[in-house]
Amino acid sequence: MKPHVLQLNPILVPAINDKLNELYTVHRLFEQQDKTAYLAAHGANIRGVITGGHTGITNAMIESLPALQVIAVNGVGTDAVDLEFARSRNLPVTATFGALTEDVADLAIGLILASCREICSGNAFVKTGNWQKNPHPGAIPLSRRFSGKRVGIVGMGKVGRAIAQRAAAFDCPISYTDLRHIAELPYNFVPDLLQLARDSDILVLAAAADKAQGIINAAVLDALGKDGYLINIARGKLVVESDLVDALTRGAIAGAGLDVFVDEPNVPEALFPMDRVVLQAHRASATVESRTAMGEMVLASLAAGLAGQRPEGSLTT
Ligand code: 8YV
Repeated sequence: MKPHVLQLNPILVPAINDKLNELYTVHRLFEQQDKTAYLAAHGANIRGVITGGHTGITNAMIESLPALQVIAVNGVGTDAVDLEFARSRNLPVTATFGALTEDVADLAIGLILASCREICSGNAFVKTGNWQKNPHPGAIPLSRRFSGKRVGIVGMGKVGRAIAQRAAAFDCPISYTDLRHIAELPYNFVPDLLQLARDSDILVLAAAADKAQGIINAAVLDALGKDGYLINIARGKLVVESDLVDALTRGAIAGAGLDVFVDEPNVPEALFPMDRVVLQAHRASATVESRTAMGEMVLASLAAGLAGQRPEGSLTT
């Protein structure tokens, strides 16, 4: 009999779904109308869970799955899983570290360019026929240069480093903050976030959100200043979203490129008309390449966990 696995988020790569269906009885909770009733009916059989980085799993759901042997996070953020709780139950939790680094860093650079150069409003200007109606070059305002701007990175893990490498190719001086100075990196370590914001034209959030909720507040945004841009490809909850909306509204910062939000898919509507604000629907890892590599890591974690082995890279066991 195939082991039963509970899947909390869709996987968008057909080959990964085919493999999951071949190896397991997959319970796709996101397809169920009455999730509570479904879990009550099937929870006792579930031996593996697949979830997304921002979805995670609640302790209550873990408790409702008495046969659970492994939680495979199809993402790198584990802030929505209580790792201490999982550890106390000797439950392996894995993430897909390394599989999505390049794509997340690429999108960060894309958001920097799109917000500084106002690519999306330029695109709309052409496609809506407004250029023809108003061909005067002054019909759209001048934008801002990216090359050479001072980039500050919050969180110098794999993704932060990949962003730094790319920004350095644009001749940007790089500074960063993290829990510690990382001696092997050729960038300027600034322990204080406010100071980093003061020293940056573009502040990029690439930190894990486990212990950093709300670190980007009005004071940090004021320090970034009226010509500064905020880029977030990490987690919405790193930012006090009302402070960000307020800073953009009063011109305390110039613009923002945001892939993540506090309460997805709900995004503050005040951001919609702002030309220097570029928004994405949590898409940084959403490429065929990343999602295939992530899916393969999930498959490997399930296989090991269900065989009673420690999955490679388990964060808890
Ligand atoms: C994904 C993410 O959107 O890696 C993460 O932590 O949030 C994203 O890459 C998500 O996990 C896809 O399931």
